[in-house]
Amino acid sequence: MPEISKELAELRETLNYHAKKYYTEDAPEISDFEYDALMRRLKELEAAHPELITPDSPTQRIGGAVLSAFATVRHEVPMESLQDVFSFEELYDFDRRVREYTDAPRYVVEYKIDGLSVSLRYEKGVFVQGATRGDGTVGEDVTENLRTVREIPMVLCGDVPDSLTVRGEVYMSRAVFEKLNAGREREEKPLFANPRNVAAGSLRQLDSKICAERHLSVIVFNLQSSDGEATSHRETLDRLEALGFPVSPNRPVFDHMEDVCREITRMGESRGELPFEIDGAVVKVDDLSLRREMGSTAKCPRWAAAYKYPPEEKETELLDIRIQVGRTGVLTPQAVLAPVRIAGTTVQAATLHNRGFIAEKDIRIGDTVRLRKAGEIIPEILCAVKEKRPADAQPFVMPERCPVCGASVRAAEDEAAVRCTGADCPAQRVRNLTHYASRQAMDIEGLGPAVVEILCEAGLVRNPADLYDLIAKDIAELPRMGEKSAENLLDEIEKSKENDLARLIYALGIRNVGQKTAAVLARRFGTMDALAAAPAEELEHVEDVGPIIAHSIADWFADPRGRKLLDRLRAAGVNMDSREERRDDRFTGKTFVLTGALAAFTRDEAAALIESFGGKCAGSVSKKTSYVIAGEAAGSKLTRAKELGIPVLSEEEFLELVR
Ligand code: 0OX
Repeated sequence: MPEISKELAELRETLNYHAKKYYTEDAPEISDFEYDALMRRLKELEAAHPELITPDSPTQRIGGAVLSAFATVRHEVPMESLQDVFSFEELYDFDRRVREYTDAPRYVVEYKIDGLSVSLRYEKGVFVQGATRGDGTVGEDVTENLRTVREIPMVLCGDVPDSLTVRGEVYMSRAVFEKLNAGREREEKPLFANPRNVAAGSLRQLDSKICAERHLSVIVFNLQSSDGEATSHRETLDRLEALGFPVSPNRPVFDHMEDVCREITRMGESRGELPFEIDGAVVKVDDLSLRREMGSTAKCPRWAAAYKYPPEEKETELLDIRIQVGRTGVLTPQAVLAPVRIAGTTVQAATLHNRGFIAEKDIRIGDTVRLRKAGEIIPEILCAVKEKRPADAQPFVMPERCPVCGASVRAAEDEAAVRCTGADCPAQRVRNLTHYASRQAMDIEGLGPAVVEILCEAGLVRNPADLYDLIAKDIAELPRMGEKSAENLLDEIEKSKENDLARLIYALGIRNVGQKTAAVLARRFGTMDALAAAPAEELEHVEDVGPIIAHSIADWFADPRGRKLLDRLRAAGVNMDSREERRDDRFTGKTFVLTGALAAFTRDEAAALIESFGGKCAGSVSKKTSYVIAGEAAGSKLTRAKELGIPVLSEEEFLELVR
């Protein structure tokens, strides 16, 4: 055992050292192959001796712990917010306030990283707890997720204090964000709006594996509490760096506001080249004793200010307006722009939302338009520069036909959107899926048109078979969904697999096949295979089915798309048999009388259930009654049953019988 403990300790140390070289310092000393081999050995040993797993083991960074909720954490030192300033003038005001305390202030200027503030607590150099900022006083315990952030040291190095809490910003680098979105685009999933949102969403995942996959980063910028004090902010940052934390590599110090402003301008100009998004620059008093003297207002320290950059605006030419047809059939005008560089990327397209937007702003093809990036990511057209309008600028006209399928388009009166009416168009998908999930069809509660639309927009479903491939994670991330609704929806979808064949036939949306015909077909053929194999001539002779319906059905089953859909539904485990076929006759010849209120069914539902097992329901108790089912507050029928000595079943006993 001691040898194993020793080997484990060595492996942990070696791997942690190389992980830091790789992830934090970008200077690997061993190959990925060697690293993986060491990691494999560590995993092997830990699997054989789980009692020897320590919190600082690199295996603990790959996630796995799934929580049901986050615990709350009270911050020992409040996590204050920053006072925002929006101009250099306001920055000089800040400087004046500082000068009330000192004649010679000295400032450190930092990037204001657009991420999420977290606190990281270490005991004897080992990471023990990480929390979100929350309201500054109480945050959430996201320790498990933070363990997956490679740049957060699990053990500190050097001169380690007994206890220490630092504050930093967790973010997703632009490179990781772009890769993530490129992957989602390939998988036709909805794109994340910006790195901050994904970082926030990732840190709030209860399953830390998801967070691990997101490859978040961190920069630490404040010592919240520790034994041993530095005298300046710069010294603190140096110390944090020596302990193994990633801190901002450039942390210039200035004695004059002019230099601070110059630096802020420079930082703003090169912000597009940074590996992370910033939403400003932070100016902090360097002298820690001066900071203590200045103290804080209700929420913010007096010794710091966050300068917010105005969003960059540019002008470019609107070359054309193209129509994009969304998955839900909505026609959206898209601006084709002369390429222009803005906030770090080249923009050549932007949405024009709908014809109302274009009309309101009087935007014409050929115009020079002003644009900026909303939330630093999505290009947004602000207006047309009317003074620069060329004589041949063309007003936009919404096409009357869908550019995808050629069908006519229709504008709903209460909607700005114009939709395609084509049968094969994406718009159709939403309608088909909504029908499939409807109460009379597969009865998937919670899958109404709004949710179907969200799922289609996200590219998660195109046809009913895709519903059975959905996973909670994908649904939970969608707008207006969450983990609970994802779970509920998946339960409902799962339940639908057990539906009777009649429901499924109706749900397929075969032209002219309504609920009643579907029920007749299910009873007559018993299985989906038998129905699919039936030629039109045979179908014609089925009760209620004439030649038109017979051909609709035969055509549907002859279409390879229909067959493929059925194959996938079958593979997913959707029932393809009629309940009539599978019926057992346990109640044949038996007559039931229902009395009182049942908890699990309405009277009609209970009667249908009895009939489906071959039994009959009667309205009054007689000698011929086989059973009386007595619900809550059963009255005279129960008394009569007792008089006649007829067996009385409680609702539970009845359920037992049908189970
Ligand atoms: C950032 C950032 C945020 C520390 C104490 C008061 C404000 N987003 O990059 N906050 C702070 O400072 C805190 N510094 C930063 N660089």
